[in-house]
Amino acid sequence: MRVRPRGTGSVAHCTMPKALITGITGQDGSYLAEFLSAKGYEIHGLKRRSSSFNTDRVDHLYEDLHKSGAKFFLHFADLSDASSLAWCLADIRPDEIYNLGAQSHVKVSFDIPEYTSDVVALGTVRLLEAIRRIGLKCRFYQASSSEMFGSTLPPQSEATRFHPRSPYGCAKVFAHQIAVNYRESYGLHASCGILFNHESPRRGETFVTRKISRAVAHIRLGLQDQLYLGNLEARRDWGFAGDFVEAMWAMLQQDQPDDYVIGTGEAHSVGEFAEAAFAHAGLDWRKYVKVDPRYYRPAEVDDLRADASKAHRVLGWRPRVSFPELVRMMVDADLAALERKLKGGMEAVALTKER
Ligand code: NAP
Ligand code: G4F
Repeated sequence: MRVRPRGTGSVAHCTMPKALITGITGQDGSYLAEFLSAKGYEIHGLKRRSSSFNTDRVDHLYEDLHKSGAKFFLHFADLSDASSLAWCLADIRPDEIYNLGAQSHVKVSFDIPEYTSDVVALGTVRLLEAIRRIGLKCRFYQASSSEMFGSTLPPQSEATRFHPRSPYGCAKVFAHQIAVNYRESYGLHASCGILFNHESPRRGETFVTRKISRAVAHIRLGLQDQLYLGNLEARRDWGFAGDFVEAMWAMLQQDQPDDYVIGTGEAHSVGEFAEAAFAHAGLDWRKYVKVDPRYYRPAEVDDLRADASKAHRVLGWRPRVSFPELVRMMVDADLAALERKLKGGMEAVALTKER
């Protein structure tokens, strides 16, 4: 990747640079935290109060860094709570802020549009306003989304018109535009990554790729016999989340803030993902996948495929993991996790019997 040494007007790093990540407990937050910690950053993450554990994806990092004496901190805050954000920023004074926190499920955004807009759209303004009012000299990354392109035809680039098709997509357009506005109005070093779908074994269980890889594992091990999905025709440009977080960081290392499309440039349908995932486990997907209209959306995004040539040219960023490798990685991880769980369960049964 091409990363220029920071020039005039950049954040001076005499000591370990500090990064603040909203959404650190999510898929991307966890990969980004790993990536930045390997680069020697002091990492601060915002976590929400939850009645159950919500730090599974970063617990390993916390443990490792704790032992090595590195700096990793989690703070309670919420994107719907401006004062918590302002306090954290004033206290931590990060050099780089990565705004990844979101109600990120498109279908759910039709059920809770007001909450989704509050967190995704207003949450971004709250963060930007806190930066401005505190007078923080930092660089800002906004997690924009290919969902903003909605119904415009592929391939989509930075120049493509937005036509969002969901409350989530609309809220992301607002968040994107307000980040651009703070860049133009106040000279904030704010960059937006318009990321196409990216997946991993840490993907939330209700997104379609993970729903499929988990179902394949359950069916393969005899614990499930059907998988119900919605629209099998929708096409997505699926990449690996671990590759994509590197682009986030690269954007903030440029002298000038800008917006970049990040994706693989290759699209597949949901049906093709399912076919490949089942085939990897030696199964014929047509025997197991059924369509349930309950998973249809009021408006669908039919076809997303990135034109990431600007990111290739300026950032030197390219994805490393291919589509077949991603499918295999996710299915293998879910099979291994389920096998471990079953083995653990058997051992627990054996122990119970011994007593
Ligand atoms: P994710 O796994 O759903 O993680 C979302 C994170 O946001 C979680 O840490 C979640 O906390 C946190 N969050 C939710 N509501 C919050 C609130 N009110 N205040 C503070 N934090 C809150 O999403 P992801 O896949 O990592 O995506 C990261 C970002 O990129 C999101 O903004 C998403 O919209 C955007 N994006 C994702 C993709 C993709 O394909 N993955 C593509 C384009 C853009 P909990 O863990 O407590 O739920
Ligand atoms: O996996 P999905 O839920 O992801 P979607 O809607 O593309 O959104 C993801 O990517 C966006 C980037 O474009 C992010 F901004 C967003 O935060 C999120 O990470 O659905 C993918 C496709 C859709 O067309 C959906 O209709 O799969 C189709 N699908 C078919 N059956 C299903 C299902 N989606 C889900 N979640 N569950 C199904 O059973």
